Amino acid sequence: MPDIQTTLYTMPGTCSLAANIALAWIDAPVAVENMKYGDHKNDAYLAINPRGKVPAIRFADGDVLTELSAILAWLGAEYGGEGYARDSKLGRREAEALSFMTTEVHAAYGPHFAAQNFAKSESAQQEVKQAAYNKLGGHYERLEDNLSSSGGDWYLGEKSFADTFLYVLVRWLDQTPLSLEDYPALAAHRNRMEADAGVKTALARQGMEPMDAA
Ligand SMILES: N[C@@H](CCC(=O)N[C@@H](CS)C(=O)NCC(=O)O)C(=O)O
Repeated sequence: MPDIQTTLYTMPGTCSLAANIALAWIDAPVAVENMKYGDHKNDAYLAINPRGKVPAIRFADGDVLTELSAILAWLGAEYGGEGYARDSKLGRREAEALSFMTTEVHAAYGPHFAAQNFAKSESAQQEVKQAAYNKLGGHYERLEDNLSSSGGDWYLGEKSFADTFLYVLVRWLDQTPLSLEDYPALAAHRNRMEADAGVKTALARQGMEPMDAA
C-alpha cells in the first residue's frame, strides 16, 4: 500500500521543481505541498526544516530528508526501477552531475539571490553580483558542452534526474545578464523539457508557467 503521507515541500521558482519533476516521471506515491513564498519561514515549516529551505521530504514516521540531490537519490532508489538505477554507469554520472549542479552552479547563484549576504554597499553588491555572473558564464559553458557531447537530447545521453535540475538552472539563467542565445543546446533542452508531460504536471503543481518555448 503506497505511503500517501510522505510529502514533498516545494515553493514556486525554486530548485524544488527538480524533485517535483522527478516525482512526476516515476509516478512516486508522494504528495506535494506547494508553499507560497514566505511560508518557508513560518513556524509550521521551520518545525519540518529548521533551515527554512526547500525542497524537503517528510516521511510518514516524521523523519525529514533535505538536500535536493539526496532527495533525488532516494526517489531513484525507492521508486525509480531500472530506469533510474543508482548502481549503474548512468547512476554514477547522474550523481556526479547533480553534485556539480548543486555545489558549483546553484552555489554560484548566492550573490544573485542574496547580494546583501556578501557585501554591504550597493556598489560592492553590484561587484559581487558581476563576479557571480562571470563564474556562472563558465558553468553554463560546461553544461552546454556536456549536453552537446552527450548528443544534445538529454544531459547524460539518456533521460535522468540530471535533466530535472538542468531545467531549473536554465530557467534561472533568464534572471541574469547571461543570454540563453549563447547556449543553443541548453535552449533546445528547455524546449524538450517543456514539451514533456511530467514537466507540465510539475509546473502546474508548483503554480508555474513554462517559459516561452518558441
Ligand atoms: N543545498 C540545498 C539548497 C536549498 C536551497 O537553497 N533552496 C532555496 C530555493 S532554490 C531556498 O529554499 N531558499 C529560501 C531561502 O533561503 O530563504 C539543496 O540542494 O537542497
